[in-house]
Amino acid sequence: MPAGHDTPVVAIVMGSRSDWPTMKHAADILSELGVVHDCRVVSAHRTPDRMTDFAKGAKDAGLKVIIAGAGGAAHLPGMIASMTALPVLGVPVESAALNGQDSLLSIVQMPGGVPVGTLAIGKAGAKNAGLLAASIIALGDAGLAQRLADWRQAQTDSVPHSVED
Ligand code: RP5
Repeated sequence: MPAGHDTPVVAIVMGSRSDWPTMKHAADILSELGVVHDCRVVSAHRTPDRMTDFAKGAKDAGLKVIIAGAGGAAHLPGMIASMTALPVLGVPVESAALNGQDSLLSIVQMPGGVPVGTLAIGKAGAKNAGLLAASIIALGDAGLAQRLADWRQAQTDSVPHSVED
């Protein structure tokens, strides 16, 4: 199917529905910036065929960036990166047992040759994954580049000079 105006250019995938409270922060920033995206649950361990179909079909589906979040034995971002040359941004979800340090190390320690751009654990990582995905898409979209610049300026303007402001 040829890519159209409303075709998602960013996919947010996560290993479990339980990752959504974290990954929602990536979706929120993309919505705010007007980046067409979709969100889906794809588990490296529980739905390996779904993961493979998604990763191998991502480019032909019109996607340009993939944000993948997972927790614990967080193999999803790396496995997706092994099956597509699209940029993959990995978000370590904060786990109950090890506070997301397991997720972080699972995602960040990729072998040379199969890159995953790994963000911080949790909400900040998801938000920054959304911003980074928008920055990548903005390289070829002047309107988005302006919206992103405006967003960054508004953030700067919102920082008070003193604790009494
Ligand atoms: C991972 O296992 C998911 O990404 C999630 O962070 C974690 C726990 O999943 P649930 O047991 O909550 O479904 O695959």
